[in-house]
Amino acid sequence: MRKALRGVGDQIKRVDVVIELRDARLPITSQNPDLQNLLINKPSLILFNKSGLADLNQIKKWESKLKNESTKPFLFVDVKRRKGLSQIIPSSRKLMQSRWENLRQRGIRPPVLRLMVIGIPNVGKSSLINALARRGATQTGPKPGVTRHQEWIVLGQNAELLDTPGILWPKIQNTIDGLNLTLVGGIRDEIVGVESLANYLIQLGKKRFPQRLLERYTIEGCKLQSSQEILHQIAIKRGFFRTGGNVDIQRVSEMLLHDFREGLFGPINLDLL
Ligand SMILES: Nc1nc2c(ncn2[C@@H]2O[C@H](COP(=O)(O)OP(=O)(O)O)[C@@H](O)[C@H]2O)c(=O)[nH]1
Ligand SMILES: [Mg+2]
Repeated sequence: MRKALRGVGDQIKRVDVVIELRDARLPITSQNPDLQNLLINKPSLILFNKSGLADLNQIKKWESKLKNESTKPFLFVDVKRRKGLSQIIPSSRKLMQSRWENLRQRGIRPPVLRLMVIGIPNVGKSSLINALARRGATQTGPKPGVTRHQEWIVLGQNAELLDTPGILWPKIQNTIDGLNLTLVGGIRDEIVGVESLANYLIQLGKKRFPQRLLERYTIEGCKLQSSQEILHQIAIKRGFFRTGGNVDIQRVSEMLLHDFREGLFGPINLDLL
């Protein structure tokens, strides 16, 4: 962990502004708290991505809470739906305004704004880099003084982006955080196991979106059944059987996780306010 963070620390030194990507459904849990130590005195912008999968009421609550508490700028975005992308470079540049003010006063043109993206796995780092690259006149190429493996993507608007994101490991403070992080793909499914994760998802669904579960899989009386029984029922409805005739719990579990990740149960926040 410490080694990984050190690598990220070297990347951070090469940019003006760090774009910290988190999952809008897990505004707190999808960060790595150790990152903040590396960001002391470093301008950074938090992007809460996949906001299309998050609950709008929750987003509003988080927005007002963060506005009250935080000195850090943030945006809720959705890279897939291309929401909020146009604000990223102007918001980042604003963070350099005071630092570059004396250059401007001396009549010196501000330098190229250098950015990087950082975050836990699956939060949308590569998607964001691709989306930003597509917006500007994309040119990539090694520059003098830059390691051959790392390149700057020219974004237009006098800004450049490091093409390699910084990868952070999620910090698991308790079981629920671990399960939620796995649901959003920040931790590999194999660690919890697909079946256990699907059971957790159903327990969550019974509390948070019972009607959607009932309707999507045309099951009955979801409240009265255990999550295991519900998995069985869905497998039977879908005709998921193994050779020999037993229900295929692995397959039904994978389907449920896929459906959740595609947002088919509606917008659902996991860190709740
Ligand atoms: N719904 C939704 N999915 C997204 C969004 N951004 C990325 N994804 C998906 O999340 C998954 C992980 O994205 P990726 O860019 O590979 O994440 P990385 O591991 O941080 O580089 C992919 O399936 C993306 O299509 C978004 O804003 N909304
Ligand atoms: Mg990636």
